[in-house]
Amino acid sequence: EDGYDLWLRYQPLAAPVQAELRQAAAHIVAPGARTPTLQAAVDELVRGIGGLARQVPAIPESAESGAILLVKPDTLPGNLKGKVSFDGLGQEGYRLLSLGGAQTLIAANSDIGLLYGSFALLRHLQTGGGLQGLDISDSPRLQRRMLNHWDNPDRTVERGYAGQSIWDWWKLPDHLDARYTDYARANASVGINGTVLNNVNAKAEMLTPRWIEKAAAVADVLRPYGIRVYLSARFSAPFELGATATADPLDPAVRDWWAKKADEIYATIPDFGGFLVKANSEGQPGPQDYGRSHADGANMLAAALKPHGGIVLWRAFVYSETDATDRAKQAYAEFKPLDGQFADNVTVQVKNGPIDFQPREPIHPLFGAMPETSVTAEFQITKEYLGFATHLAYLGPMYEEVLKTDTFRGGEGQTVAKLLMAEPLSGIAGVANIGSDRNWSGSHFDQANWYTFGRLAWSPEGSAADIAREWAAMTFSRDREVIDKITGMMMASREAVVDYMTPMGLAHLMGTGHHYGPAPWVNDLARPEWNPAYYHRADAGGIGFDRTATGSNAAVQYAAPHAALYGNRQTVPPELLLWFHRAGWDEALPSGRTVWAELVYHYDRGVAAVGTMRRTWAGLEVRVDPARFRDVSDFLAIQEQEAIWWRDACLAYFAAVSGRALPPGTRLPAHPLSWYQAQQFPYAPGHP
Ligand code: BDP
Repeated sequence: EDGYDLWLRYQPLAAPVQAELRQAAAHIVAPGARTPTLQAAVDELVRGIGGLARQVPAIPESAESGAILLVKPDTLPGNLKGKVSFDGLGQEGYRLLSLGGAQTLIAANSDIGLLYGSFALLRHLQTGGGLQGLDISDSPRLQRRMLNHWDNPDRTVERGYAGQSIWDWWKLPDHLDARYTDYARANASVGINGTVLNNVNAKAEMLTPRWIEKAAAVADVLRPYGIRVYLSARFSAPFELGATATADPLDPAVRDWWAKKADEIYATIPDFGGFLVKANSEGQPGPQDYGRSHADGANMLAAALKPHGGIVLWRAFVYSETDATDRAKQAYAEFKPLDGQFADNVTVQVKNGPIDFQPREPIHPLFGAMPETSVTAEFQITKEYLGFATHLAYLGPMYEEVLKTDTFRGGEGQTVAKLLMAEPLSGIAGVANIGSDRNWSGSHFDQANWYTFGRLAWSPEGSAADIAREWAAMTFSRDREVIDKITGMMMASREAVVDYMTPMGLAHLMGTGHHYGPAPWVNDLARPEWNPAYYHRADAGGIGFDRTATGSNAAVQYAAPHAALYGNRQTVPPELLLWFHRAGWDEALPSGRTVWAELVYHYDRGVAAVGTMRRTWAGLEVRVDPARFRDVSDFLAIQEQEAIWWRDACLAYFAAVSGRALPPGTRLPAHPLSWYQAQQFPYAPGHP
């Protein structure tokens, strides 16, 4: 096994269960018009049951028993009319129902619901469930469950660690790689229903006819799986492509160009989803270049898409050069005043935290702060700041932490998940970690991040631990002990990364540009907020970013209960202490340790946790297939070395700035600080 099959391996079940399944699922019956979507559902069941039961089911027109029936209200066989309720399933939901007499129903109001139901049934079987007494209904809580590819037309992937872009642009539209279909299957299996094909740092060319044709070819493959294609749009495209003299969103010629562009796209991709836009952010063009607001820019594009039912996902990831007093405040400062000004087919796409996909951040203060504006959450699935593909960091707990955080907006209990679910244009986006690598994500365990993103997008109040178990069972083994061990590793892994990279609310200590490896000492970059030192502010007196009233006062951007909680040194959650407060090195913490000793404690704990993961994995040698076992072992060895590198480099640096020695009994860094500082690796690091 090489990881290509992801969680859709369909390995044979234990012999007795196999035999039962052969009986109960000897036939797949799918009455009604065989649309491509219904065909995909049937094909998946044939493939899945063929693997799990080692017997390929037949596909008769009807069967009285030993059958899985895929039915919609209008294709329900006569004897079942009036007996099966489709209530509450909506357009994408499904119901799995045992009828007795060895008949199992997959019921839905639409073909896509049947496809989701088929995947759900296979998941149920793969994770040890049977077909007796089944009655499970489920439907997605968010309308748009999207991947954002940061893929470039030259097939490089911004912040991609899994090879080249999955989109083989040179061969599109004429050659459709079989991988696109497997990509669609994998996404549909978790309910992802939208994908932005190209990087938010977009090229204007993506909107020219030849590229639209390529996108259309991908859209054709994805459509049967319920996945709509979107494109990132470069705001200055009409101007850059030489069609207009400006990109001013209020200029009639510009507006006309976009309207015609939308017509052209929809003529080729009738179900095109819309545009994702990064504007006036990190050098990207935008409406502010013409003295207009984000709302002016977004609404202009929204007007072009509106007649076709498309939407604009307008990103709130902005931080300007001129106001660098606190980068964490800028998105809120710019967008909050625009609340109520966005068209109804615009949603503002907000990163999970106010800085940038750090191992831990508080939630973004914009969640719930724009009641008159639709907000979509953006997570990163690719691990830009969490050790790329080699470090094992299961992001489920991070997503869950964000989604379950109470925003206190409009009362208590308004978690991020609840707010997202209540949006009229509800959605969630994840920056994809998918590439051309055989195992899709650059590492076997990074597949879990794609999986958990999809599962939580479907059901934002789900549990990361449950999802980890499910994934482990499908991806590695159905043996309970193996599942327990793998789940244990996964659930501890993200906190381990936080500990050995940026504990206690620290952030952005990574090396310049690539964001790999420690560089807390860097303080000479052109913009203040590009420097790690800007974030940790360590000196002889203490460490941490004062975001309370005595500092940047970013804490007051949160709802009052949070502002109070975060702003107070006594009540701030310990994991966010240095995000919101500056603390003296010798100040005592509730743990009984000083701030300095606590920092050392966390770095050590992170390294130790990686050691534990390695040992756990080593114990699974005979229980996991050899190639994947070896891959993971190698990566864990790299991770352990690099966790030590992080710990040693950071502690050597903080010891130097604080003027404090490591507490007695603590292992000294392997090298002097100057050695770590000299590690320059524009292309790739060596052995730290
Ligand atoms: C940062 C990445 C950068 C992206 C940017 C974004 O470092 O490559 O372009 O986010 O989200 O995390 O636009």
